[in-house]
Amino acid sequence: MFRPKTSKSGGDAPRTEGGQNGRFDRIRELAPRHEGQGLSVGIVMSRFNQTICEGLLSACVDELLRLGVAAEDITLATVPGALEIPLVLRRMAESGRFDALVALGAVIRGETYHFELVSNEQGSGITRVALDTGVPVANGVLTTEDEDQAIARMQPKGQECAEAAVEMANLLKDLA
Ligand code: INI
Repeated sequence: MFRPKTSKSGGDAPRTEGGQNGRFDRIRELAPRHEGQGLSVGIVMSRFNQTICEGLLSACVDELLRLGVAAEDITLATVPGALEIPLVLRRMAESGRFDALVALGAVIRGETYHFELVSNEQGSGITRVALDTGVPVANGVLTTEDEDQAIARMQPKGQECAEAAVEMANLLKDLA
């Protein structure tokens, strides 16, 4: 269902660009909604580079709870490495039990080609799950040069994924 803009910034008024008689006066914008109440969220976390992954998880769950997702509505599955994430995401998506999914992992550049392979394959696999199933997936698999970079990014990335998951779940409901 299309609704007028209702975000804190937008109020109920249709969006206006360029003043009273702007060319976008009559469009309706689907405002981003970050209310997590009633949403069911599945998380798939890799255990490779586990300290980083646990940091991602902690930030993500904290933010989901802050947005109103109930702890009982969050399901966590862990897998050995980032390459295993897409299959479990797909199974969760196909179960019909989740409004949104989150993938968490860390691929840290080593000396070998494996970095490129794992980075590229997990990325396209995760994207494919969302497109094939219609269930939104927030990709929180960090791909970094070194561990320090991963440590610096884990908190903001976990939080960003929670917000993206809730926003996308609400947007798809609004478009249903
Ligand atoms: N998995 C990761 O999640 N991160 C990595 O950095 C990584 N490296 O560097 O190899 C990694 N490899 C394991 C891979 O994801 C699979 O678990 C493994 O190939 C078994 O399928």
